[in-house]
Amino acid sequence: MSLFSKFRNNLKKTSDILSSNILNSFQNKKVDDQTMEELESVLISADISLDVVDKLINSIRKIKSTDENIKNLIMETLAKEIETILKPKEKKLFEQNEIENKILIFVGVNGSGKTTTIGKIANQIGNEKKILIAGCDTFRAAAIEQLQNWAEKNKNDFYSGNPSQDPASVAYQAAEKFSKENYNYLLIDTAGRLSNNTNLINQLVKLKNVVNKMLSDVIIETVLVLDGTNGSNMIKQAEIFGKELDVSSIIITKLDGTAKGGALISIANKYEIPISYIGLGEKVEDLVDFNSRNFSRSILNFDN
Ligand SMILES: Nc1nc2c(ncn2[C@@H]2O[C@H](COP(=O)(O)OP(=O)(O)O)[C@@H](O)[C@H]2O)c(=O)[nH]1
Ligand SMILES: [Mg+2]
Repeated sequence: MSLFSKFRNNLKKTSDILSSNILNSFQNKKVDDQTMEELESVLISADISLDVVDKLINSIRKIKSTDENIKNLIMETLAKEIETILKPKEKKLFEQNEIENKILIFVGVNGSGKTTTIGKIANQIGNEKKILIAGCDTFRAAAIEQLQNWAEKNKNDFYSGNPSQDPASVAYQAAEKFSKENYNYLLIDTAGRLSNNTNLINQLVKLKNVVNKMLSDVIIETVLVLDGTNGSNMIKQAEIFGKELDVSSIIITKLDGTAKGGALISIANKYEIPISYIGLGEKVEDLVDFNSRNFSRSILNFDN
């Protein structure tokens, strides 16, 4: 299956709603106030934020045509406009021929897909690189086990401390092992729930500082994993995590399971932070590089 087909098939929940409703808005084949109102509510229903909707509507208003081809023109204009918003946010988390070693710290609320995403990314990095996976979600034994299963499947080394050991101290020990034993990548899984958000963020800041202090010359990426089924609520999480943790990359998971995929555009429009991957399913191959062209065309079911 081509990558475009994968985007197309797995973003179907969003595109089913968007494409047919957009086309329905243009039954009378005219760009007038009524169709613009209808279009606006269709775009909002896919969790595209108002500022982005305004941008899109403004670009559609410029279309003068009333001919048969207008529906195609509308889709093409929307696809281009969305691609323009998304394009600057494309950024890979690692390159296949990268020579620098890297530490990736994955953060995000419980259930957002951190552990699964780490397994998928380790698989993509591949066995030519030496990868250490560290389980710092020490509050739940099941979380450690889930991560360890991924590590075993991928044949990656795995490090976890003792049950309920302080997460920052596990990260410290893992960073030490990473450095001494010359690993290329250290992937750190973290907890997503504590008694409250402030405690969680403080703990993550501590974990990051400890690693940073020990290995100040190694690149550290903080990767925020967001659950795409949360739609526009992702913005709140991006705010909470982004502010204190200097997030360098966003991954949006579960876009196969939601009709609110438009929220990705809202995030891209609002934040400078790049988007490295999107999750399109539970299987190991279902994490794909974020691609603005594939995404914009797939959610509109448009591929001319
Ligand atoms: N459909 C779908 N499910 C996903 C995706 N990513 C993760 N999941 C599922 O979401 C659930 C929570 O994932 P997990 O990695 O445990 O989240 P964590 O609490 O952040 O570590 C699991 O059942 C995963 O299989 C995705 O892209 N699509
Ligand atoms: Mg987890």
